[in-house]
Amino acid sequence: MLVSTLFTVTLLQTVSASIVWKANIHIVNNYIQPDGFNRSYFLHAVLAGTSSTVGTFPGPLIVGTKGSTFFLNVADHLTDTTMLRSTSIHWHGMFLHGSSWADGPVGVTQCPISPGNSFLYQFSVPDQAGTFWYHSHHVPMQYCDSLRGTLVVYDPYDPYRHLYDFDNESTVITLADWYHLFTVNGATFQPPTVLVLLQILRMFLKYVGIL
Ligand SMILES: [Cu+2]
Repeated sequence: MLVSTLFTVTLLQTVSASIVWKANIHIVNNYIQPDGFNRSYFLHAVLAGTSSTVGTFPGPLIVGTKGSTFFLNVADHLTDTTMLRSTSIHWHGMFLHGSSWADGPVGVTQCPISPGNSFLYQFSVPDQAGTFWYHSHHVPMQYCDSLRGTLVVYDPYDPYRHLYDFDNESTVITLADWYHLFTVNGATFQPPTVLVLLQILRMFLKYVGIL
């Protein structure tokens, strides 16, 4: 089944506007064709954006400065009832000293954000600089269905700054898998035949990620 899975590795340059360390991030459903292939007319992507109706893949670039405290309010506007509508965001690589509650993993540090609600992630970055990323940390499906983006922390005392002519949103390149099919547990799969569950039977279902 997995052998027949179609997917592409897509080079995506961030063209969406960047947002700074204090912002609202809206999570929305929309149809996208990042590689020109309309994977399905009924299969939404899960996107981050700067408005309550439009999102992008990758999500908006988030920019801050070493020493900043980030205030990122994530608002859930997900509408597709055939998909998971709750969400959360994990700030990948951030140490989150003293603010592990804002780390994002559902079931570990927080409950999911429910549709129509928001969650304010607040964390300081006193001692890190570089290129990081953020992604859904609810279940892997949203991550693979495009809820991910880049987070850049600039060092105001970067000793190599004089070597760059440009260092802005146009120089961020994201390499990502983009799946043409449903995602389950981090890997794509063909929509299965209908699974009939009987109350008297116990089933050991095994989903295997092969990324
Ligand atoms: Cu991560």
